[in-house]
Amino acid sequence: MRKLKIGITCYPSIGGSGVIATELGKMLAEKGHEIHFITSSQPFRLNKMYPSITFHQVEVNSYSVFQYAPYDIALANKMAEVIIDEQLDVLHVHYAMPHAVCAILAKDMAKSDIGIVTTLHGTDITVLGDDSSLSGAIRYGIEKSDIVTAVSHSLVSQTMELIQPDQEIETIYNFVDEQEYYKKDPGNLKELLGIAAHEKVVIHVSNFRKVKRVQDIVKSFELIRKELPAKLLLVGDGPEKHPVMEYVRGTSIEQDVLFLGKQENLSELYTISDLMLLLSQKESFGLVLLEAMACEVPCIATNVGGIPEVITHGENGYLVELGDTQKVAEYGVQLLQDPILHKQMIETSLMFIEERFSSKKIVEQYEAMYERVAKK
Ligand code: GMT
Repeated sequence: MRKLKIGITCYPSIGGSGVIATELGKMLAEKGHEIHFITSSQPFRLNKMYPSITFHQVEVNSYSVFQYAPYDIALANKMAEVIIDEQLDVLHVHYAMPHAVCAILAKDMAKSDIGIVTTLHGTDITVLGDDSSLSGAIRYGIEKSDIVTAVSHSLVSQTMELIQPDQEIETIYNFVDEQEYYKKDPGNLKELLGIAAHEKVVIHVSNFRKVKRVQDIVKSFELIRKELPAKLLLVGDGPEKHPVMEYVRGTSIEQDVLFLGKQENLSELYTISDLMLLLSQKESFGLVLLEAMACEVPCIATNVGGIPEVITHGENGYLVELGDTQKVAEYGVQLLQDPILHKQMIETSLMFIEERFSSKKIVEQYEAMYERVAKK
């Protein structure tokens, strides 16, 4: 396979789409491709020197005449510069809004025949696609891209339904970085967090948006806690954190819920965990489920969006209907009290990751796709 010059744009801060874009760039670079990140700040997982990765920062200036600083135009301008200066073969943008439209504009500005690939991640369709002030631009970005991918079949269907683009959309699943996510030696982390050795650990990781239904996590944990000694780790930050803290205050589980805020070394936290909960209302994939499973933590998640493509009920985890906290607790207690079942779920989870979501397989799918659209 020939070595390509690939531009990547994503939201560089914490979030699944930024994680996938950055990990993909790192793995492509390891395979000999030249990678150019075009983002507003250094992607957070790009935390060391990689010789074949360059970071091009989008600078957005604010002038008094602007009511809003024009990030989208500055991004398109930077993309056009990098397309020309670095002779890019492919520009791969993650998250449709506004990246796909910026890429199309940049291609035109650079008078280039560069291949444009757009990957849809979830809320760019399921939330923004429902907003009439944006849906036309999302459709335009999708239709003008050379190839569009989505992270699950469910997201493909939802895009077709909501946006109705005249464009084919392919599924390329997310993957897990096996070099980062595996069961590590936790040292005395459990003790440092004030968790007794005999206590089970339940974990939830999200951006604490309404769609994540963090209250359902706490309610499920309340029921689990009635049956066995346990702690709940709530990892992440966002608008729902305060209401959830208020809910927990004064309840019998107040001492058992640990709000850890945003954390980068998630694999260490997964390593001390026995159960992962993701009870979202919308979820195109649920990358945190893969990350938890790779660290040998079985998952219970809602039967929504792309989650059933990641979890097969009763095999590598359990699926519950939205809001059914009773069922979450039932499955949770079962898993936490039955070491044989717990081990079986972990073994199946690791097998599923290897078969469907290994970084090697997924990166190869992206490479094959780049080859189809790269400048000849
Ligand atoms: O979950 C979020 O709100 C963040 C969002 C993002 O853009 O990072 O996540 C979406 O993309 C992830 C990576 O493909 C998926 O694993 C998440 O399921 C998806 N979130 C939603 O669909 C709500």
